[in-house]
Amino acid sequence: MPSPADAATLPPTQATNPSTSVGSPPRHEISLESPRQRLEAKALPLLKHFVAELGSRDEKLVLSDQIARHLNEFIDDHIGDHIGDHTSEAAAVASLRRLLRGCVLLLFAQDDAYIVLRPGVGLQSVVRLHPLSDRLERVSRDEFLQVMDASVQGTEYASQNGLVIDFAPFFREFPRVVEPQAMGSGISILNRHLAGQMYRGNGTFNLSLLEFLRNQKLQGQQILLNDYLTSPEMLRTELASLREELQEVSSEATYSEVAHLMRTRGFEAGWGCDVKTIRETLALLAQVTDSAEPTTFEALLGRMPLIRSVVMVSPHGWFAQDGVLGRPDTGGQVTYVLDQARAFERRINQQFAECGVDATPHVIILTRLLPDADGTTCNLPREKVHGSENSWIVRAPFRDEAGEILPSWISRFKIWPFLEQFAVESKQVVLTELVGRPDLIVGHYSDGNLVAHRLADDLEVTHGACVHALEKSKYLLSDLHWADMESDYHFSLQFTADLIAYNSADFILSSSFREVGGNEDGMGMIESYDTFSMPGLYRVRSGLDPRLARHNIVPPGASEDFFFPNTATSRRIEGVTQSLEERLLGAEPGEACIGELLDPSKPFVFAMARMDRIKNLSGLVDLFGKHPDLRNHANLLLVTSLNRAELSQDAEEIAEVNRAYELIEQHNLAGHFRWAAARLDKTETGEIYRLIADGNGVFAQPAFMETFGLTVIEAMACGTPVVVTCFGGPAEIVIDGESGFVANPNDHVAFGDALNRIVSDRDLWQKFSDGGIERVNDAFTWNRHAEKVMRLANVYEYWNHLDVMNRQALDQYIHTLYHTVYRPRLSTIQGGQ
Ligand code: UDP
Ligand code: LCN
Repeated sequence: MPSPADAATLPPTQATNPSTSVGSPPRHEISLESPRQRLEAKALPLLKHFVAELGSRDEKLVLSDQIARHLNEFIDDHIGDHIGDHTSEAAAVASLRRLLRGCVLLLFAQDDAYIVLRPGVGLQSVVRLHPLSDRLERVSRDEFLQVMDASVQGTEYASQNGLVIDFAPFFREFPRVVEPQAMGSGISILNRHLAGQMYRGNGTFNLSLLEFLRNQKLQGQQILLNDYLTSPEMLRTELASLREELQEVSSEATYSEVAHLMRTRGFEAGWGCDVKTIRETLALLAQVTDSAEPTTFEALLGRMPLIRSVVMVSPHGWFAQDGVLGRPDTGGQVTYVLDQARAFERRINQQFAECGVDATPHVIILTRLLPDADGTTCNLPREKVHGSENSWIVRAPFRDEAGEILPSWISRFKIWPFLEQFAVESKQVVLTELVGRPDLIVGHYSDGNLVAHRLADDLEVTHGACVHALEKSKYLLSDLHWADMESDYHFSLQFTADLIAYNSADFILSSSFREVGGNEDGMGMIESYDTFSMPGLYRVRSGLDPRLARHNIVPPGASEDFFFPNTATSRRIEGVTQSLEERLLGAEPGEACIGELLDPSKPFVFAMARMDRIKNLSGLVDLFGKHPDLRNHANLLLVTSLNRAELSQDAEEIAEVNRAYELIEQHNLAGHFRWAAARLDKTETGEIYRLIADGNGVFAQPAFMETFGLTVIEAMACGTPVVVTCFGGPAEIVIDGESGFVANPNDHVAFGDALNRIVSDRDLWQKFSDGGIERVNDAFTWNRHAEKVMRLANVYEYWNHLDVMNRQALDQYIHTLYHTVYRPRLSTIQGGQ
C-alpha cells in the first residue's frame, strides 16, 4: 500500500471514461501569481537543467518529497562549491528554491514538464516548461486535469469529455482569506464581510437583527426580545431607556429582580444573570446597532444562549468509553468526540448561567450500534457520557437491504452502503431523544459528515463539520489511481462524500493548518481536494477551496482530568501507578507484554499508537535499533492495542506488526525493548505518560503524516518531553527547541539524535518538560475550543437565518451529485465486503 513515505509512481489504471455528465457550472481559470513565482532570468536555465535531470530518471510523475530531495542533491552536485563565490548564481539558486518550495508534483508529458507550484499557503498554480522555451507558461486547471488523466488513461480516452465537478461558482461571492495566518479565522472574516455589506444596505442590518433576536426560544420560552419591539427605531429608543434605568439599579441585582422592568421595554431573559452582565451585553447591542462593527457583533452573538441541544455524528469504528482505543478505526476521533461533548455541555451550561436563563443542555453522540460488541458497550442503544450531566452516546444499527441488522464491526472503508438508512433511522432516534430538533449538528470525518449533511438538510439545522484525518492525502495518488485501490478502499465513494458533505456544511472546523491549506513546504488536507482527477469517474475543477472563509482552525485539548503533570503527585492514584509499573515497566514482561529489560532503570523512549502503517512505529523500532547511543541510553517501550498479528483482522495492522517483529530481530533488540498489548483507560493513559516522565524518558511520535496528534498534547500535558514528526499537526503543536523537537521520521539518524539528546541531557529534558506543559496550557484546552465553536455556531446561525448565502443553487448541485454520482457507486460494494 502506498504511503507518503514511499515516493514512487504507481501503474496506470484501466478505468474507462465517464459517460454521465452533470451540468457543470461555467469554466474558470486560476489566477494565482506571486512574487515567489516570478523566476529571475538566471534561474530558468537552472530550472531547465534540474527538470531535464529529473526527466532522465524515467519517471513520469515526481512527487513533492522526491522533488525536494532531488533538488537538494542537484544543488549540491552542480552548484555547491560555487555558491559562495558567485552572488548571481547564489541568487538564482535561492530563486529556484523559492519557486519550487512546496511544489506538489511534476509530470512529464511528451516533451513538456507540468509543474504544480505553490505560490502561497493553500494556493496552487500549474505551469508548463518546454525544453526549447524560454519561459514558463500558465496552464489552466482543465488542461492540467486532462494531462493528468492522459498519464493514466492515454491521450485518446482522456480527451473525451467526461463529468467535471466545479463548486467555485457557488462560492464566487464568498470572502476569501488573503493572509495565510488568517486561514484559521474563516467565520470572523465572513462576519466582517457580511456585517459591513448589510450595514451599508440602508438599515437592513438592524431590521434583520431585531427579527433574529425576536425569534429566539429556549425550551419553548421566549428569550432576548419580545414582540413589543416592532421596529429598529423602537429597539434603539427602548434600549437607550432601559440602559438608563439599569444605571439606577445595583450591579449585583439578579436578572429576576429586573425581569419585569426589562420585559416592559421588550427585553426577555438571556442578556445576563445580573445587572452588571446585562449592562455589558446591552452596551454591546447598542454599539452594534450604531455601527455593526464586526468584532463587537461577534462578541454580542457569542454571548447569546442560542444553542441548547447538539447532535454529534461519528458512526465508524468502535465508539465507546472504555476498551476501544487502539482497535482498528478507533483512535483520536473517539477521544476527541467524547471530550468535545463534555466541553460543549460545560460551555452551554456556563453560558446559560452567565445569561441568566434556566435551561439544560442536551448533547447526543450519534454512532453505530454493534451487536457483536466483543466485551465493549457498543451494543447498548444508549449510554451516558462519563462526567456529564446530560450527554449521551446514542446508537443506531447498520442494516442490510433486507432490513437485517449488521452484527459486526466493518472497516470504515466499507460502510458507505449503510449510511443512508442509518441517517433515516438516526433522525427518529434524535427527534425522540431530544423531543424535537437539535440546535446544532456537528459531523466528524467523512462518514459522520455525510450523515450530518443528510440530517441537517432534512431537519434544517446548522451543520458544523469537523474534518479529522481524511484519507485523500494519506494515500499516495489516491485520486489518480483510485481504480487500482477501489476494491480495498472505495475512495470513489469517500472522496465524493467529502465533496458533498464539506461543501454543504455551514462551517468547517479543523485542528491544524495542515488540515486546511498546509504550510509553505507542503499541501494541506483540504487543499488536496481543490483540483484533482479520478480518471474515468470525474475531474474536479474546484472541489474544496482552503482559502474560503469557511475554514476555522479550532484545536482540541487534552482532558485536564487525566492529563496533568507528573509533579502533581497528590492527584496520582497509587494503585494505578503500581499496577502499570509492574505490568509495563519492570525487568520481566507482564501480561500481554513481550521483551525482557536488562536495565529497566534506563529512561524509556515511549510510543503509543494504532499499528497503522502511517503511524510508523516500525520505523521507530528501526531507528532505535540503528542508533547505538540511543540504545545505550534508553529502552524502547511500545504500547499498542495488540502485538500478535494472528489476533488482527486488519491487513494493514497485520503487516505492520510483522514488520516490527522483523526489525526487532534484525537489530537484535532483546533486552532493550518492551512491547505491551494494552487497551489502557484514560486514567492509565495519563499515568503511563507520567511514569515515563518520572524516569526522564521521552515520547516519540514518528508518523509519516498526522493531521493533529492528540497523543502529543497528552504527553506534553503530563510533563513528558516529545520528539514529533515534521509531517502535519505535531509540527504545529510543538515549538521546535522550546517545547520539544520536531524531526523528519524518514531521517532515522536525525530522529534518533533528537531522542538521544533529550534522554541524555537532564537540563534539556527539564526545559522541554516545562515548555510542553506551558504550551498545552496556552494553546490546547477544551474550554477554549468549546467557547470558540459555540461562538462560531451562533454567528453562523445568524447568517444562516438571513439566508445571505442564497444556498438554493448549491443545495441542488449537491443533491444532483449525491444521486447521480455517489449513489450509483454504492452498488460497487457488495454487502459491506
Ligand atoms: N490511544 C490509546 N491506546 C492506543 C492508541 C491510542 O488509548 O493503543 C489513544 C491516545 O491516548 C489518544 C488517541 O487514542 O487519545 C489517539 O489519538 P491521536 O490523535 O494521537 O491519533 P489517531 O489514532 O486519531 O490517529
Ligand atoms: C485523527 C487523527 O489521525 C489524529 O491526527 C487526530 O488527532 C484525531 O483524528 C482527532 O482529530
